[in-house]
Amino acid sequence: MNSPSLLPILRYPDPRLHTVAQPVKAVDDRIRSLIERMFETMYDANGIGLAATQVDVHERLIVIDVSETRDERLVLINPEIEWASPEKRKGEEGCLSVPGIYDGVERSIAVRVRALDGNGVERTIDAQGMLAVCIQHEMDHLLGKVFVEYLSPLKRDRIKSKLVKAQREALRA
Ligand code: GNR
Ligand code: NI
Repeated sequence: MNSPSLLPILRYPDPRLHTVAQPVKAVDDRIRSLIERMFETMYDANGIGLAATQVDVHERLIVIDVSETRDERLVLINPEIEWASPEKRKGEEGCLSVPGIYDGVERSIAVRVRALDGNGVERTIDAQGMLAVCIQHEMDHLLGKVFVEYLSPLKRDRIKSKLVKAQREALRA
């Protein structure tokens, strides 16, 4: 049911989604608790990733689980792209902040990322496939970028109107 520790997810076109996140200063109890609540929120929403930006916390923190079994947690704190393959591929993306909208985005097919894990230990992750896509999508969130910004202005405006209308109707219901 509705767990009290679920965090509300900001929805496009909320301007707070365009906030640039600041580095996490210390992996302390506050961050560990936030990580738990972000995983709970992500699993509840059936997402494969969630950036702190989406829950209105503007610090460089991402949670990911791209496994079928929903039991392979990955935490990226202060992530930096060390390398991105020049080879790109266009794939269908969705976003918990842009519900019901799916469209193609070009991403590097592989990335190497350096980040702290949930224990504050530095790790290097070599990703490809869905994980590589997800990491790039989440790192964009930390820079205040939502995937619809890769689409044409026409598509973006249509998506914006559709979501504004849906949220208006949800409020009236
Ligand atoms: O759950 C999600 N699925 C997804 C599918 C294709 C490309 C990226 C994603 S990430 C998204 C969750 C989300 O919005 N993370 O920010
Ligand atoms: Ni997203």
